[in-house]
Amino acid sequence: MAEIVTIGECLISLVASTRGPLAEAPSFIRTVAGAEANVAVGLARLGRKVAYVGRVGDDAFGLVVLRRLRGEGVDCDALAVTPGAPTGVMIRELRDVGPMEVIYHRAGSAASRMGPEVVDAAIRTFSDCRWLHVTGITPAISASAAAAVERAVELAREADAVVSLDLNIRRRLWSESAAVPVLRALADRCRVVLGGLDEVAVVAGLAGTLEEGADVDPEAAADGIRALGPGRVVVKLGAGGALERRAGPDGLPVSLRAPALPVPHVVDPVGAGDAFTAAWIDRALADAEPLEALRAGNAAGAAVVSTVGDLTGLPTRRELDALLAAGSRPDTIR
Ligand code: KDG
Repeated sequence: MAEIVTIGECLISLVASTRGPLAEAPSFIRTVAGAEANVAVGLARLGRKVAYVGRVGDDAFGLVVLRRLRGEGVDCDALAVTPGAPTGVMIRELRDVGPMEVIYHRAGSAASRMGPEVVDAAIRTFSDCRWLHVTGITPAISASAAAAVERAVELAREADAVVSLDLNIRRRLWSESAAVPVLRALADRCRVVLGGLDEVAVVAGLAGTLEEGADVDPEAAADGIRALGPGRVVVKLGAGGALERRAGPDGLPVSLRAPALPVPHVVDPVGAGDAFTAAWIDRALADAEPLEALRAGNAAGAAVVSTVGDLTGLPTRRELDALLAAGSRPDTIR
């Protein structure tokens, strides 16, 4: 039985094979992605039993997704094929600097058509799990997918599982003003919230846009989320490492901060946040010290930004341990 469950849209991600603007990309590498699937694979590589709930289309890309997730050891019993609906696709550029341009082909996708029934069909999976991880992406793809996430949270809470939410605001799917009330209501029912500083600040109500949010004090932003209910808030700060804000023994808020693992050359930053989340959840499930969890998350993120694609660099347990022991020195031969 899976100890961790996640629900979302697993997509085919076509990543430009050369750097530069999307309009100039001559060819693409076919990869598998989707924030929740990235977390599921990250956890499976660390040896965790993890189940993925969702829908793929009855097409070749759906087959690719199923083969990839199964091959990684993710329990796909609740990842069903929907006849007559396509598997979602995203196409993105590869860039060293600046925001990355993305084209989504996911309107009407199999996953966007899922509703609470997918969760009810997997009820045993939920009642046996210790942890449910959701993100802000799935509620953005359709009203029925948002209802599926709601139902998953409800069942996980009934089973007394920890619910974690990665805010993952995607402005190609919805605006900040549409996202904030939904994510605040979701955060209210989670024990853990993770996000980039810009996202945490926006959802906390300390900034109106993600750009403004990037300049907010991380502790103030995290406290804004803690005020909604979650006991642990993790702010991912990229090259600045990561910070956790939680209540100390006397009930007053305390901060723990771990520096990032230096990465000499960032090859592809997409998926680093999910890698962080997977390694962090793995350590949290093991009741590790909060600093150890942050360090593991940072190291997993560093491993992913050093390779192209969301899944490629996700470390195994042995790789993560080696990375933590050796740092990011590329001159170590094992
Ligand atoms: O966090 C990485 C994800 O953003 C990527 O895999 C695709 O889920 C995705 C999305 O909707 O952007």
